[in-house]
Amino acid sequence: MAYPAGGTDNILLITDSYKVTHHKQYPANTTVVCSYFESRGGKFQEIVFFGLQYIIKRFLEGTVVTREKIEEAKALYNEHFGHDYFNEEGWNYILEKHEGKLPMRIKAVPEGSVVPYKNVLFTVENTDPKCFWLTNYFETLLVQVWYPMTVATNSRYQKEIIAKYLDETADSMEGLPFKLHDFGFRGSTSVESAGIGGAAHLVNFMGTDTIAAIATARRFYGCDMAGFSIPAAEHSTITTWGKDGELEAFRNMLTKFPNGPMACVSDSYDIWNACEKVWGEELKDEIIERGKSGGVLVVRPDSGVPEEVVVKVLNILGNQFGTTTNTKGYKMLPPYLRVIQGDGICYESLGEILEAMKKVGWSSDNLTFGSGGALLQRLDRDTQKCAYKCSYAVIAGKEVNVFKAPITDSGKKSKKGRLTLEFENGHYETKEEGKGNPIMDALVTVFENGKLLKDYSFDEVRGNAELELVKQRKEMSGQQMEDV
Ligand code: AOY
Repeated sequence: MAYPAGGTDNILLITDSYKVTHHKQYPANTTVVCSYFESRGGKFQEIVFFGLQYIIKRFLEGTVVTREKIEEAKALYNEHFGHDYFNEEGWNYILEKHEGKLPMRIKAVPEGSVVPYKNVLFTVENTDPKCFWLTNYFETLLVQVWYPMTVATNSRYQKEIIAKYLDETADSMEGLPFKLHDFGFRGSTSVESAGIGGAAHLVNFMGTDTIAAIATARRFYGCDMAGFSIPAAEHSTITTWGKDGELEAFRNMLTKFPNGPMACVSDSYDIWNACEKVWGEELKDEIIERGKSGGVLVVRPDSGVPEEVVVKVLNILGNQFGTTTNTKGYKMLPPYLRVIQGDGICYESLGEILEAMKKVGWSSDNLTFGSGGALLQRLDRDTQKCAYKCSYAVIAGKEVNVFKAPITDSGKKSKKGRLTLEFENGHYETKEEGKGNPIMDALVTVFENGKLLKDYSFDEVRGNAELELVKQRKEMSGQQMEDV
């Protein structure tokens, strides 16, 4: 091997090539560079800020510059460029003067905060005038927060839709945290990404099959158990019994998992026959019997047009097992029987399914969603137009407001000067050019000179991101409890 191991754990190598050459490009006597991160717009108007703490703990905290890392980076960059552009002097200075800790400050809005797009979400500045070049060296790494932030945002907008339908058609909101289950591990680009994206989904929900997310929430947000699951079949465990063996495969599921909820994929051959004849006739008594000890069978269709298949499955199961009418006037399957739809679920399809159910009188409480590719992977940095830009500098002792404003795209204008994020009478506003009142700033110093200054718990993050509707309904039921 040409270089010692360590590659992606060497902070000197976690940047874009061109940034290695930028220390030579700033004006002479630059002593401060301040940059900020924002969503410049995009699909969703309100952003859930999440994931910076992961990046800080994983890559920035503590002694991250060592003699060995400098040597490794120097050799790599000299070969990569064929020239000596590497800022060896700058890194040696951090090693010697700052004991390998980054002389940098990050101020960020608390994790889980819900902030309208086009506002500053965090700012970065150097704390040693000799290290002005450091601020934007870390753009590459810090902008990767786009991913957990965008997953958490998209997941929360799906929660909004589900909450609205539960409020209209269900007896209670109680089931909401388990209504969108993460099926996305296999569709993620890496184990690390699945962990990060899966944890971002768990900011809003409690159901996951992405075990990597549990480890990430545990290690970086101190959450002992962030997500839960239940036994469930996949096609292989059903189809290995043969086409004529589906009934026995289903019966085996009922007997091997006699208690609690259990999900069974039922579209291996004929979902209609499976619901009407197999579950609805041959295994009906066993399902009812299992229900007496708390067993819940969750039938999973997995193909076809989702809003058509879900309604038809509910109708067949309703005919076979009977239904009750809840307090909102919508139909419920018996408590031992539910449906999960995990195929084709995304922000757009979820509402159509719930609307189709509502139209024919089915409560949304009968259904859980599973989502994979669209939950963790069908997102990119442009979904919320995430960007990191310099807004302020001190050059030869002079403060300058720094900005870009390309005539070819007014959407790419950047903010100017010292930035604060003010929260006043229920809404956020970014103040530019140092016009804000620092006392009112919602941005909290989370990192300074190698130290993590604020450690958010997953419960805090979840609390910050909670839906208004959920908070209102909780308040209402609390009030009713007091009245009793
Ligand atoms: N899991 C609820 C529990 C999980 C899954 C995971 C890809 C589950 C299925 C289910 O009920 O059906 C990865 C596809 C499905």
